[in-house]
Amino acid sequence: MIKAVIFDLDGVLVSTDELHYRAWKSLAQREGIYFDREINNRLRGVSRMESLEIILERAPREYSEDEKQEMAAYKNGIYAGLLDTLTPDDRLEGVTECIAALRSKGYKLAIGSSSKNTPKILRRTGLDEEFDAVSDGNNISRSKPDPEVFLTAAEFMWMKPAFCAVIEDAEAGIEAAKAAGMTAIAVGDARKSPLADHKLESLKELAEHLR
Ligand code: B16
Ligand code: MG
Repeated sequence: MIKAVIFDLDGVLVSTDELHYRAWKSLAQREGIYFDREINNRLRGVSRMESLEIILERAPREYSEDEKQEMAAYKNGIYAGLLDTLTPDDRLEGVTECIAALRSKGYKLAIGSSSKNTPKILRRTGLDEEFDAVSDGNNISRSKPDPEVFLTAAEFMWMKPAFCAVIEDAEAGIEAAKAAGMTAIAVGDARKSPLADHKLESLKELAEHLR
């Protein structure tokens, strides 16, 4: 029985996945490294430094630790600037309706995101008052597919993992949800995952189902 829903943020509630793509693309162009949307899909749900390592697989040379820190900071500077343009209109389709419907049915709601920019994204999109708990890149030490971010979200809600469903757009996130002992609902790119318990086109489909 599901009593709580944990939402991934980037690519599930807000279209920040496109902004990550643009910021990484700028860095890749600066460094002359090949980067495309397929590589970008591998960065979904993965921490900033691990994302950089994936991009550097195509680099023609080795980078020092200091250079890597500078590159991650450069990317985040561009990304943070793009986040300043976010408004409540950047919530993905069906998000507002889903949250309202789940709330009225008595579900606890949480965020489970790898992003350290989560507080800013929630504020800019007006979602900062909508959740009972927020577990994000600022309170975890291991990134998805490790289950830490979701187990912490469940703990923050005083909820057993078996009562939680996770909605994710990343294959790494679906793997993390299953490792946490939760129900895994895939949207978008995560529908490729054979581990998903349910697959949805987007939250719009869930909103229609909850009506
Ligand atoms: P930041 P999610 C993840 O968010 C993104 O999908 C991933 O591409 C990004 O690298 C990660 O957050 C860290 O983000 O650089 O803002 O700390 O999908 O887990 O909500
Ligand atoms: Mg995501």
